[in-house]
Amino acid sequence: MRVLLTGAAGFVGRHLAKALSDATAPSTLFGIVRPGSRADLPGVTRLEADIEDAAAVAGAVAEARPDRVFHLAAQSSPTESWRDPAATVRVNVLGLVHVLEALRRHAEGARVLVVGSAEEYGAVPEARQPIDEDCPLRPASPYAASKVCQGYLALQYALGHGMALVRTRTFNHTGPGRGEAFAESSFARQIAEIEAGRRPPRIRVGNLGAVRDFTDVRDVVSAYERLIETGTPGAVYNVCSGRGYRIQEILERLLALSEAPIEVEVDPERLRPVDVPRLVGDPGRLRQATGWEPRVPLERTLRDLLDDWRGRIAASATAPVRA
Ligand code: A2R
Repeated sequence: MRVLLTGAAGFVGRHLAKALSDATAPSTLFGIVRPGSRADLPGVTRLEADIEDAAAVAGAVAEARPDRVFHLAAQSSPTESWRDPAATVRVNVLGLVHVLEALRRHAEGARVLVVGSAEEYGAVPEARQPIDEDCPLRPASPYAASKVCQGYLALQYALGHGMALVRTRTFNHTGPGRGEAFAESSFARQIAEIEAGRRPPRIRVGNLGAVRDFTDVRDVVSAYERLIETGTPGAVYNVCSGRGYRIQEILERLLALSEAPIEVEVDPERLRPVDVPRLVGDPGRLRQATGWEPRVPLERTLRDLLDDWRGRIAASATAPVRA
């Protein structure tokens, strides 16, 4: 089996590449990375292509001739999407078109997973939660809108070209390697820096009132592996645990994993222009299609995230820490 990952050097890409390398059924792994990327990806044949460059993407797909494609390349930060909506649309929407057109030419029979986001649902009334896949889409950020476009493009290629595209709407996921644009990872980094004496004992936070449905990234990757094999082409699946946690609770659990005395300070710059108060999903369709269940408890997820930041900070000595 030839497997291609776009965004292979990203947070999910690295976990997925590891899971695929460790799998009992051997596969040949290819990963599209941005030109000049110095990411170390053991067991993955690196193919350099900017996802915004149609010809480069076509070249990479022609070389990989994949049977399976996990499309993970994205501008993945909702916060960043407010700063540069056009770049978000170029990477997320145009980038997907480039991948799909390349697949039509070089690997039309491939099964493809296109990863969307729970942000596509926007602000859903609490009475309508947990959110199932039939909930109306009301994207509230440029990122969310780009993901809605991705989902419909994937559906159009499934309907219009008969391609085997399976779509997700993935809720919050985290774990070791998460970038600090995400609240829980920013908290973990700050705690690790405080422990290392690299910042004053004060943690800066944004909106702690929001409730999110968290899943460990390793469970998310296992859902993706199952969905690409057994998901119905054209169908969309929530990937979520079905359990809501207030961000305040995530912060408190992380603080409890540290011995350091730490103050909490709200930073107005970390409050997003539009924040969705609660997002808890219904994983019923995913469960039914694949038998998937999340296995990693939140406690381990947060401990691994914090330990990863401790390691990154220790390794960086006086150099800037890699996000
Ligand atoms: O920033 P880099 O060099 O690590 O590359 C990122 C890659 N990417 C691109 N690759 C090629 N050409 C581009 N123009 C381009 N722009 C971004 O996509 C990175 O390796 C990857 C995205 O990784 P993360 O930001 O870590 O996202 P994550 O959490 O792995 O998300 C995977 C999927 C995305 O569709 C998200 O929107 C969704 O899950 O939540």
